[in-house]
Order: sequence, then structure tokens, then C-alpha cells
Amino acid sequence: MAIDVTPSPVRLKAVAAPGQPDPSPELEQLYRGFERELLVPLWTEIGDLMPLHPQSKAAAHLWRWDRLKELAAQAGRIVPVGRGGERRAIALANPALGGKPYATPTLWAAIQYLMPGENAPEHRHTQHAFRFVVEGEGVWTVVNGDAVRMSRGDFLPQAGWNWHAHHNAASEPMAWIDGLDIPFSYYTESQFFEVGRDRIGAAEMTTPDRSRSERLWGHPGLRPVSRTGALPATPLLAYRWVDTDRALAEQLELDDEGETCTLSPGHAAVRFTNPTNGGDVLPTMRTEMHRLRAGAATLTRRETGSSVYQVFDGTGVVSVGDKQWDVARGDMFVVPSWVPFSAQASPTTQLDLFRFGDAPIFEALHAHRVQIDR
Ligand code: 1HN
Repeated sequence: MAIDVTPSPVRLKAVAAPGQPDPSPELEQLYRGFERELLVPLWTEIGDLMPLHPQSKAAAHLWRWDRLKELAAQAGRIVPVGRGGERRAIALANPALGGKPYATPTLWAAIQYLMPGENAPEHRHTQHAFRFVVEGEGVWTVVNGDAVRMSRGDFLPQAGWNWHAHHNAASEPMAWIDGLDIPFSYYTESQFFEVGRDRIGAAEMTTPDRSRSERLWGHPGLRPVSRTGALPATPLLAYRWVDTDRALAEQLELDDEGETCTLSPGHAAVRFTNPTNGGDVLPTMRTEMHRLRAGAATLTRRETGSSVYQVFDGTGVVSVGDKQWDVARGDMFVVPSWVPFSAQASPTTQLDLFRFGDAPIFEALHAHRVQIDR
């Protein structure tokens, strides 16, 4: 007769602790019975299942841009880009998430690298994505046949299920960062993926200064009257640095003139929005650019959900829970759920921080909470 020796994944230990039944042979026997039948009692688990406040599994962690760039360049020399692997993208793996390519429990963040003349093949997926460019230019991302230039400071959202490919038309390699809701899609088992053409058409290899999407949607406060419906994600494929920079600079000027328009004195911030409904650019991700005047600091803030930051420019000090780092251009770090965050620009340079987070998910579920220490 075959004996089923598959071990139960349930492991229960009788321990003497407040709120726990006293260990005894009968209790051990009960727990072995639970294990055999794949049952877990609430009284052994309640502290982990129902903490008094979020206790993220993720760790606060920082990745240095010079290390990311160096390894991405090395990958550029030895790893081809093509069908199958799809992208030369190298993800931040949070040290507390078991080696998975997850920066936080919901967010993927990666450095992507494309050599001169290279093409990343066309595909589409339901995961929402964006690119943000901390340095360089020369790559065009081609979205549904629309070639969109990528340059320093540009933010390029890429809503799920749009065809996209990338093409480096320059004589230099280029790196940028990708943010996607891959871990969230993974847990919710809602992913679809489809390959497109191996090579985009010659007509899409053009390098126009302005994409079709910008010509239609990239005019502040103006929308085409032929397109009045609210869309779940932004149709604008590039938010240019000249506009972001000016919005931040003018917010700080108004702050100087005594208008209360910043988050705190010397801390300007703008959110990238969907021009069809004024909300976040993507259904699952919130993206913002923050600027701290030289010497200025943010308030200390914590919120449900997680964020990833990249230093766009300047130097300063950031605190995430009990960690503190001196930061410079390109450095990336993670702020887990409900962990306090603050930043301070160095005394002599302003600090620009690009931020993306999963707040739209929490807001949609009425689970978003923010606490600010004033
Ligand atoms: C993807 O399509 C891109 O298009 C970047 O650049 C990162 C990570 C996983 C799956 C698809 C891109 C990705 C990705």
C-alpha cells in the first residue's frame, strides 16, 4: 500500500505566551490534526494577520546609480536584446522580498540599457508601465506606431495593452528607468502578454521632435473637442522636462512671494496627471516630481502603500524609517508602506526627486491613509 508522505505545509508550534493556550500533549495532538487537515487556527496567527498598523515585509533600501549604470553597461556588452528576453532591463530586488525582482510588494523598478542602433522588439502587456530618463538621449519609444523621443527629465507613461518597442537612433548607449506594476499584477493573477512585430516599420524609425500624442494632447489646459470622454489612463505619451522644471520653479517663486502653494516652505511638488480626468496618469501608479530648495526639508510623512524614488538632480540626505543616506543624481531608494520618510536638500544645491508609488490602488479601495508630522 502506498503511504502518502507529502509533508503538510502547515507547521504549528505550541508556545507558552500571553493569549496562547498552555502547551500540553493534547494541544500538540490537536495541532498535528490541524496540520494533517491543512487548517490554521486564528489564535496563533492574529498578530501577523492583523497588525495594529501596516508592517511591511519590504525593507528600506538604496541602490547607487553608478553601480546600476556600470552593471547595465556590462550587460550591454554581453547580453543581446531580442525576442524572448524582450528587454535589457535589470530590476531592483528588495533585500527583504526573497530575491524576487520586486522593489516593493507592488512595484517593479529597473534600469534599462540600449546600445547604439539596437531595437527592443514590439510587444504589449496588461501591466502598466512608464519610463523616466535621468540622463542621456537618443532612444525613441514607439507606442502604437507613434515614435516618442526620450531625453533627460522626460516622463513617459505607457498604459497597459499598448504596443511598444524601443529604438536607439544615437551613437551612444542610453540608460533609463522603468516602473511597472508587475508584482501587483502577479499577485492578482491578471496578466496578459502578446508579442508584436520583430522589427518596427521603417516609417516608425523616424525621430520626430514631437510625437503625434503630444501634438494632440500636449497643450496645457486644452483638449481636442473631438475627444471628450474620460480615459482610464493618459493618452499623452511624454511629459517634457521643460514643463516639469518650469512648474516647479514657478511654484517656488510663488512660495517666495508668500503664496501658500508648496507642501511646506521650500518644498514644491507636481503630480503627472491624465488630461482626460485630472487623475493619476496610470490606474495603478502615481508619479510626481519634488523639488527642495537648497537647505529646505520635507515634512516627515508616512502612508499606506509603497514608493520608489530616484534622485533626479542635486544632493541631500533622505531618511526612511531608521535608515539615512546621503544621495546624489540617479540614486534609487524604496519607501515601504507606513514607514516614515523625509528628505533634506544640501545647504548649497536644490534637490529634485522623482517619485512613483501605488497610491491609486489604495485610493480606489478606500485603504489610503497618510500621516504627516508637522
Ligand atoms: C517591458 O516591456 C519593458 O517595454 C520594461 O521597456 C520592463 C519588465 C517586464 C516585462 C516587460 C519595456 C519590462 C517589460
